[in-house]
Amino acid sequence: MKRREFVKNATLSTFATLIGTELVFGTKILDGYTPLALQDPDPFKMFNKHPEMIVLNDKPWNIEAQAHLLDDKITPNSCMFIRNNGLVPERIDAKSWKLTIDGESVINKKEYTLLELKSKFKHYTYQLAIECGGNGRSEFNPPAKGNQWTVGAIHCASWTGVRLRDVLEDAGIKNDAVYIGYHAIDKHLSMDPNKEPISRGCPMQKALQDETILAFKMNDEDIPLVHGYPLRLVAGGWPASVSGKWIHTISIRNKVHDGTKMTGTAYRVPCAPVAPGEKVKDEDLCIIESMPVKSLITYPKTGAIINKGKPLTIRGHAWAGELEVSKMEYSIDYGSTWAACPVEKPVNRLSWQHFSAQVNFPKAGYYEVWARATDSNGMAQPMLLPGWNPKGYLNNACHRIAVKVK
Ligand SMILES: Nc1nc2c(c(=O)[nH]1)N[C@H]1C(S)=C(S)[C@@H](COP(=O)(O)O)O[C@H]1N2
Ligand SMILES: [Mo]
Repeated sequence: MKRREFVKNATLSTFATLIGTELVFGTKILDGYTPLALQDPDPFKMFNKHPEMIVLNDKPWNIEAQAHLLDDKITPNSCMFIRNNGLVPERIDAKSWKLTIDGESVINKKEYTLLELKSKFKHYTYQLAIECGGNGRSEFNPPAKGNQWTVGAIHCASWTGVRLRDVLEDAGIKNDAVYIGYHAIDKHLSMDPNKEPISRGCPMQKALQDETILAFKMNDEDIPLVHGYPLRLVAGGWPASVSGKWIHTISIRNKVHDGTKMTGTAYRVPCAPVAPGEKVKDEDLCIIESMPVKSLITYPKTGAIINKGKPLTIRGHAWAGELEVSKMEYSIDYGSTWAACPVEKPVNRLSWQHFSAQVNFPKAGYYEVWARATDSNGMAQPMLLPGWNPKGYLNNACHRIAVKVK
């Protein structure tokens, strides 16, 4: 991203969003002058992120959390991972923003301004767990290309918007509709205007769920620019790539959406298990839908040193794609034995769930605490690694922290 361009074109409110406070006298800034606070492209400042967030890539910006940063029940913006396939938009004019509903299977192609969307349809708020399909990729062997996410490409924020279903039904859905696809304004890294960095979607059944929303607020505020301001599709429980940011069009398709990163090997895993490193033909790859069951210990931070004779309280979150987490367990002996611990019900469908446990250690020394969630179908997380796949998706292995008892 060219800083100068970005800054010149940004609106004052975008500035304010980036800096985190109002730009008093902002209207006096001369054209082309870059406020000092924005002169160094410090990603933490620029995106309002916690200094312990980890930058994996700056072209495009990809930044992940660490487990202990995700301790809040509702993830604050400062600790939400950022995943971009292209360039963060430079110019957003919410006033003139339009959402188009089109496609082979729309009855009446329609356009809505943001104001129309907000005034015409009922608003809903849901806490939605969104995990990148590639979260955990760094552990696969042979390694897969792409961002080497460890555990931090997951967040569960509170999203407010209108139901995608209400909007699609307002335009009218033909009987032959099978899929929706989104189109967004972010630019391809090559700057080629004919290329989209990403244009994904989901089957109608997912698109029409109560919790699939077109959001205009995150954690009760305007969505931060980098997370999709002014309008974002949010489809909890599915690979986060379905949750398109900066949406200008939703197409109702009469076939599986064939936009960028829907086809070939992107966001697909072998339909049947393969051996590590095996070549897999494109036709043997299936589109990832619901994400698998997973959990994260968010307290304490790995490396904690605790006093002998005192129980340790651990806590964290668990999620299971379209399903609920029905059981939570931990182990202090490398998975030989497991103890059950309480896990709360989700506040709404597709939200993550919170667990905690009092852990007793038999004597001083080094331990690892492992956490394992089981979903409502009885599927548990694998202890070390799930089946290998060529692109390194869906690593839902048990999260593990190191603890020393002194
Ligand atoms: N327009 C647009 N939407 C997008 C993307 C993108 O690059 N462009 N990345 C997707 C992917 S792969 C992920 S993991 C999530 C990341 O959302 P976040 O940056 O808000 O955490 O956004 C999804 N939506
Ligand atoms: Mo992603």
